[in-house]
Amino acid sequence: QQTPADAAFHSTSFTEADQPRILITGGLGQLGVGLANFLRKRFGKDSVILSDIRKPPDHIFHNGPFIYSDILDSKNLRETVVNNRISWLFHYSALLSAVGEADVSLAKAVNITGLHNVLDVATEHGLRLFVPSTIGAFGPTSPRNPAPDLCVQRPRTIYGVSKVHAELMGEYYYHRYGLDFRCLRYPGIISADSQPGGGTTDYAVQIFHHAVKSGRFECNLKPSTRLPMMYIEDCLRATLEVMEAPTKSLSMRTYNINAMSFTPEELAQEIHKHIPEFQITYNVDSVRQAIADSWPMNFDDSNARKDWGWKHDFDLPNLVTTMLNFPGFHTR
Ligand code: AKB
Repeated sequence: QQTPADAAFHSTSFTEADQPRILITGGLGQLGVGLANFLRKRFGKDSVILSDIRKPPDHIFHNGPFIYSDILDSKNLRETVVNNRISWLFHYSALLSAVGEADVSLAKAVNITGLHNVLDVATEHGLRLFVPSTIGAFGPTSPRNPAPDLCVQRPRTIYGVSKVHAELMGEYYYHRYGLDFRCLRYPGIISADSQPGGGTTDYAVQIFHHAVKSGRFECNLKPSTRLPMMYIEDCLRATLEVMEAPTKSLSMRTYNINAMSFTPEELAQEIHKHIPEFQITYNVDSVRQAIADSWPMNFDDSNARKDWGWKHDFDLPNLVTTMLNFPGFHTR
């Protein structure tokens, strides 16, 4: 016979089992804080733990649980997962494309060895694991306009190589050990209140800050360099949607997602509509340009749209209006 206490216990444990306990690694990069805020609105503040090896600024520390966690230390990672009863892990630690070329050995450690630790811990403890991949996982021999989900992937950056490795290892662990691995290939992500660190698409974030502060921007890519891009709100929503998608709806484990595709010249023209005196000049960085020239100009995300209903909200005009009107972005 079930007593009221038993019933209360079972109803509590049912709710808890339903509710993921979430860990975000690399939490102080461009996307971690935004993702934590987004997931906390959905699952509650204390269900989402942000982690990094750096000390967080006060406002992030006071916004919800934050812990030190080093993905290169698998014992530390395991303790974090066990002690906090983690069930979903979002693995954001990575060196991006341009900084990766500047420090290949650190990129190998973080992007490859770190991933191995994460895969093992996630498998041991039955976690659902999200790992972001990127347009950078394609290379000069891939179809570039558009790049489909399945095609030749021979990237020429350590970042791209490590992301192809992550896609393949995650899918291998899924087939071999049943790890619930889910992966999206992100375009360049544009956000107002966080800065990217060392990528090739960074210009598309910096341009807004310079446009409102000084009315000028020196771009490190050629005016005609076309790359797929997405506003952060779409990116975070896509990430949660693929994590919540019923297993049976996923015909694969790594999906392209896209929203828009533009060149620096087209972005500048759109900003110009809001800030008529805005001027862009070009001073091409050869490393970043070579990387961008090897990446897709357009991304085919039809499988994500078909399988789990992906749909972007932000196109180029909406992106520019939203960025320039973001609280804290002061017009001159
Ligand atoms: C980079 O530019 O390296 C990243 C990316 C597109 O993955 N923003």
